[in-house]
Amino acid sequence: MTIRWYPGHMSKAQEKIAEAIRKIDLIIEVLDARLPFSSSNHQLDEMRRSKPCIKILNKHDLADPAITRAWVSFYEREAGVKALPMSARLHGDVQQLIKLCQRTVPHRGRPGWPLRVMVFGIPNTGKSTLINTMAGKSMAKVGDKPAITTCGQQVDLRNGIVLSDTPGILWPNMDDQDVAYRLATSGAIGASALDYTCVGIFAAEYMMRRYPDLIGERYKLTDLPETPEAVLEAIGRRLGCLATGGVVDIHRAAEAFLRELRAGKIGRISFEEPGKNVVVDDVVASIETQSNGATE
Ligand SMILES: Nc1nc2c(ncn2[C@@H]2O[C@H](COP(=O)(O)OP(=O)(O)O)[C@@H](O)[C@H]2O)c(=O)[nH]1
Ligand SMILES: [Mg+2]
Repeated sequence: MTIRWYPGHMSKAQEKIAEAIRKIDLIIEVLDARLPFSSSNHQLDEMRRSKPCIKILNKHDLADPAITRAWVSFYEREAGVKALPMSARLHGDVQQLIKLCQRTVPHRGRPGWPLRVMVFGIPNTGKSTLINTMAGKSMAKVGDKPAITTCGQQVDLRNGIVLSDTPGILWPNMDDQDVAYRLATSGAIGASALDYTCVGIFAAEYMMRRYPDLIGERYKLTDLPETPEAVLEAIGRRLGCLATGGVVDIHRAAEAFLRELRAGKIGRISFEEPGKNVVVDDVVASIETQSNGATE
């Protein structure tokens, strides 16, 4: 399905984002490298029009490196878009990002002509972490709950760049159930939104299909059970999530398994690949139709 956006139908939040975009030279969109599609907001792509955009694939340290490379190629096919895998916690990675910002908008960044940059993204992708590392000090609260974008201050980074100290908080697209489950698996949306056990079963099923060896290795399971419920139960047993009578407490098992998965304990895992995802295929098809059937 193609999301259509018309100025007349803009919500207050969209209006604020569009206004913020008008005042800057470059958009940094923070995506979660493990799920770049599900952690993006497709309306931002429509609102940005021709404004240059760097999509950072953050939490690269947790994602499958080969799949992240595929995402970089996928995004860089779009005009005006650059993609950079990185970790917002690492100073060296952020320096690379700063250089890319300067290269992307070379006509700005002189005295009187600062390169005005703002960070956008859905909750929990690492926007506050990125702003703090870029600014070299603690400007934004890390790990905070989604909040409304306020009129931010500009921080002079003293390298030609001025950065808005407040990120543009975007909303995830939760219409698609798969997207919602992937976001929940990554920790982007709270446990209250979806049943923890269901999320654990979803994650177990995905891991069985895509990364069976990692699961086998981490939990010393030579033969993986056949159903995701049984896999989660076996994991729960390994992690000592037992109720009275020695039966596995499946809710606690799901919690413990998701905690390990999110912390990267099982390995570097990606939850979606470009082109191999029905939803992504639809988006690609709609992009191609919009550009008058032009094919790559
Ligand atoms: N592993 C890893 N975790 C990160 C990275 N960047 C941010 N985080 C963590 O992700 C969580 C959300 O980060 P935060 O900056 O508050 O996200 P925001 O909601 O987009 O502002 C925090 O626990 C961060 O420590 C990264 O590059 N790698
Ligand atoms: Mg934040």
